[in-house]
Amino acid sequence: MKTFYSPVHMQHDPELQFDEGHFLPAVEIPVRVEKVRVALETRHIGPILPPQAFDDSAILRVHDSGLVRFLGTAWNEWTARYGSHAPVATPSAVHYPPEIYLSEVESKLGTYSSSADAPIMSGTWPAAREAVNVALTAATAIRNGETSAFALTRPPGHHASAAVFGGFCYLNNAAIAAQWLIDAGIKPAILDVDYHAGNGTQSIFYERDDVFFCSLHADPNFAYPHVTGFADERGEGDGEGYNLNLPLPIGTDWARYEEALKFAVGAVKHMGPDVVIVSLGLDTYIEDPIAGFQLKSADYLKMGAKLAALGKPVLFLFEGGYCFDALGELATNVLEGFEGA
Ligand code: OKP
Ligand code: ZN
Repeated sequence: MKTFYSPVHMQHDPELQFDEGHFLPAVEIPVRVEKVRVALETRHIGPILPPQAFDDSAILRVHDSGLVRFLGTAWNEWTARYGSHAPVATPSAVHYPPEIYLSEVESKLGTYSSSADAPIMSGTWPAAREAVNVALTAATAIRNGETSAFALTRPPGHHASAAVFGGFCYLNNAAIAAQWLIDAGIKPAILDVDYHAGNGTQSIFYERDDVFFCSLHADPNFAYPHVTGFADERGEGDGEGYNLNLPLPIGTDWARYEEALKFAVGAVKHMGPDVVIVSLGLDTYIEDPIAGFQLKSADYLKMGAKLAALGKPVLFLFEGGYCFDALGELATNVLEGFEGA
């Protein structure tokens, strides 16, 4: 299986991330993807290839142009106000009412962000923008006949909606790849196996019948993004029946997960996509520091094999996963399990 990767992701290297009222050491950091890259090489999963450059048009098919423009200029706007030694621009946890006007850049941070955990620094836009190139290059490989490909993207994307970034995510790599495939005449479905509900992806396709979105994740009553990802969210208008959430209890282990995954695979197959984009979060792992499922390393081999039962070309696209020392093994297990099935 071909992997697509670019070192530009390393330019987004936050030290701190705001979580539950505190600034904590950041977990969405470069080592995540570097651990996976090294494991792919060590276990000879296949070639690791650089992305091609794509223009912004595929991004603007999914995202609000104001958000895209702001992400591209936010760091300059921030340093123009606070100086080049200013700390990263972090969206406030407080969304100020309009009468409390701090500055243009702070107002836009409030407008375009959903949570305070997605800091913007000098390398954030280059990294997020390059992740789209990685995702679209992998989508191109699938369009050209590959039966699988791995987009080793970072930062992740599935919490980013059309006009709002947050949850460590800036641009929605999976949604942009899905839209690009549609525009190439290929029908995608998206299966999101990250521990957290893919609320951004869900919202982008919620009223549409051209992308079936299915997400397995922790019960939002107890896990981020808290307000969405419930089982009764099934799509609206044309999109009714094209959104399937399978929330699972905290503590879910492989036995329980496997049942839900089997159901999800059946549901995706039933929709008859040409290609399945798997939003591959590895934070379902038992030792993940910010999550609460109990999957073990060998379970990811089984996960890969189950995904092969889709019987369709699969574009794996990296999302979350924060147990740095395990990520290489977990990712390669999924891909080996898929290829060996
Ligand atoms: C990204 B991905 C705010 C908590 C923020 C964000 C978790 C984002 C996970 N109180 N936590 O889906 O792995
Ligand atoms: Zn996650």
